[in-house]
Amino acid sequence: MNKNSIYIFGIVVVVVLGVGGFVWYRQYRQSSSMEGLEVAPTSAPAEVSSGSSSATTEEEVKEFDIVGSNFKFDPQTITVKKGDRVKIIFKSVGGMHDFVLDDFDVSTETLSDGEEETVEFTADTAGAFEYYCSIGNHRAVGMKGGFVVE
Ligand SMILES: [Cu+2]
Repeated sequence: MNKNSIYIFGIVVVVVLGVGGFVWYRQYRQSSSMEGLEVAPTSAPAEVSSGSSSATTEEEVKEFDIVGSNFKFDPQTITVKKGDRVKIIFKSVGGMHDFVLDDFDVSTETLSDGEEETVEFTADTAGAFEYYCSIGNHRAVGMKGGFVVE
């Protein structure tokens, strides 16, 4: 009887100490994380995403895959915003072609079937311009497209 109540008292003491210690430990961890871990991983992803969205307002690189074939470009029109950095990956399919955009001093080498070349420039002038293929009579037979800077 007496022995039994001592035994129960012991269990209560252990449980109280255990729970109390656990609660204290959690509060200690929370307070220390509030003070010292402001730059903890939880806030890092938010900074990364806000960083990338501010980067897009600084300079946006617009990338276009343009395929030149006999005798057209695909797509036939591309549109960007003034100030955009423009990256064009031009690929020739089914013949010898190039990509020329005089107004921005852009041109690729003459590419044969399957070859591709990337050109990059800044669309610093607004307006509607024309890109074309300078090989033979390709431009005259319709191998041209519209480059629009808004
Ligand atoms: Cu061509």
